[in-house]
Amino acid sequence: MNTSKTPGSTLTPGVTPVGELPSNSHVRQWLAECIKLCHPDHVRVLDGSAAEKRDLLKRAVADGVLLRLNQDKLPGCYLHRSHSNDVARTEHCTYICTPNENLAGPINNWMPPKDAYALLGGLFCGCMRGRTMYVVPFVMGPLGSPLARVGIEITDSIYVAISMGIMTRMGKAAWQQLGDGNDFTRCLHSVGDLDPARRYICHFLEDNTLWSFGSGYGGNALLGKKCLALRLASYLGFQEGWMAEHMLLMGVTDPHGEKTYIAGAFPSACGKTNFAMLIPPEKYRQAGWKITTLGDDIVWMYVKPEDGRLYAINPEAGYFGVVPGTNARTNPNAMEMIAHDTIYTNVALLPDGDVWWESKTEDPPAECIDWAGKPWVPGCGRPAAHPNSRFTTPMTNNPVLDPNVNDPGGVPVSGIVFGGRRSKTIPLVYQAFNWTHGVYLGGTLGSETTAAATGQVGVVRRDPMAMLPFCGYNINLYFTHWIRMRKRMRDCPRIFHVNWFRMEDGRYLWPGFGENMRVLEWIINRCRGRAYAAETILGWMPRPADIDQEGLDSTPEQFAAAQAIDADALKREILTHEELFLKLAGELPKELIFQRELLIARL
Ligand code: GTP
Ligand code: SPV
Ligand code: MN
Repeated sequence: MNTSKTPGSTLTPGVTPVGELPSNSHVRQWLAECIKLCHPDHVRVLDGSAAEKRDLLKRAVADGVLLRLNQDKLPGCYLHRSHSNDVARTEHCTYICTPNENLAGPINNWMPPKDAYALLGGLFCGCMRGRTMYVVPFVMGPLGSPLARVGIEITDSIYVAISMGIMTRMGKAAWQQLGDGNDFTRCLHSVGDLDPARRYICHFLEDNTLWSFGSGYGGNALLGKKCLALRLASYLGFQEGWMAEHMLLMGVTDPHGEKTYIAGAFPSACGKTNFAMLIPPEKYRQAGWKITTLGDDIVWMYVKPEDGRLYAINPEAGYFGVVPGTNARTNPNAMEMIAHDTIYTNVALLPDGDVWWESKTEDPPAECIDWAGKPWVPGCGRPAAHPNSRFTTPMTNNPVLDPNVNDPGGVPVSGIVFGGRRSKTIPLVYQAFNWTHGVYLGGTLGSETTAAATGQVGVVRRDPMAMLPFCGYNINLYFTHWIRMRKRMRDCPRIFHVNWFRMEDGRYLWPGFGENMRVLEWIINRCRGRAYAAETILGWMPRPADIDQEGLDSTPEQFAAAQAIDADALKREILTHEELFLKLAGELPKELIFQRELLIARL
């Protein structure tokens, strides 16, 4: 292999990296620059081995970064408490740095690269004094996949280093894939002093470079995830003719023994992980339905020339999932998955070293230590776990992991599902008339904001394709790219819209979770040309008889209410599309304008 054990002398005098560094001169030169800038006391190059992981965990515990949980109940599990100002993505601190502002487009924050390098260069200067710099090589995507990309993250957070080991194919495999090449994403990260006023997540599209300062939180700090696999990758996909999307990826085996792959874009904390791991109701399992997971957050999709179909891979190797709401009733697969070798962030700690969060059990514990480390008792007026508390777990923990998850070529996608969190107006399920109409449905997707990002929770905002915070370039070009992808395909996925979250009198009209299988059955059958649909204003919809409701707790009236279309409410909804369209000021692809006109004409 292309490594040498005596790299130290070529780097900054005084710091000899521990671990094996490849002879790759691009890597060495960049690392030397980062050492010179950040002045770490120690440098450690990670190899991704099991022994290394054990050692990192030991150190993190010794440093108080991780707390060892009850190993009888939760073998290999640890708790991390983050700073109370650093618990979610900070979209207002996230920048696209391109020479031309127009490439960042109307919905991204923009900074000229020169200014960003100067500003962040000042912050990074000497920021790792007294600290260890971890050099974390990683691959996004199945090894050997033509889509797979190499990144190297330099970080002063041991929590980030360990998490990257779970979330990516981390270690020697990355050096192997990179060889002597220069095609890797340069990811520089420091937690700094966690001052929110000096927090920046910068994406240098032209330089294949990410600089993140001042946060240790997942989406801000695990730079392979949202920063590389979505923001940078979406721009690469635009240039190279493929797609990077905020989507889950699942396999659905039906009673015929046929397998159909579905991708789904729901905004942050709107149900991707849960849908991707769905356990069908008993009756469906008996009949032979089975769900397997490929991914829960990000897919990369390309058109295979051989058959002209859209194929998808999951670039990640782990799940960074929402904890609250997860329990033995809603997601038993996830409960099994996070019972070992998992890092919990910002959940509550029980006296016996177990963990707890809201809704984990019906009755709260008599006492615990809350996510911030303070004593907690029921009724004290604070949540025990942070609403955006998370688990970090390797995908191999998933009891229903799809056997094709490491297939370098990916799996063919037959359906794309868009979904938002909408307590009003939006029906349970409908299907787009065609691809362009589907792009309109995705493009105007609305959802109530959640705790996954800082800011107000529960307000409806437009979140095109669930990519509002993750589209790394001009959203108008992104829409155009979606529309043009159709021309590359001989046969295209069917597109659907779902809403599990419609409410009446403060209660969900649809039971959700495993029962979503009933909607999924219709979706699969539509993709395979086996189910009926009625034409409506919004698109194709199942009649009540087209969705199996036998054994459902909810009533036919509730189903009707979940599917109801109220023309007046829809008119108001269409007016709110305006809010988005005005921001896109004149550059919106004409296809979307025509779709809007057609929708209005149908009303
Ligand atoms: P990110 O990791 O932020 O991208 O989130 P996600 O889209 O993967 O969402 P996730 O599956 O983690 O669900 C977020 C929250 O919604 C959790 O509290 C779930 O329990 C809840 N949830 C998921 N699916 C359903 C559903 O079908 N019905 C209801 N009522 N709640 C759901
Ligand atoms: C999201 O917010 O969509 C997440 C969590 O998946 S994070 O990785 O922090 O962005
Ligand atoms: Mn997400």
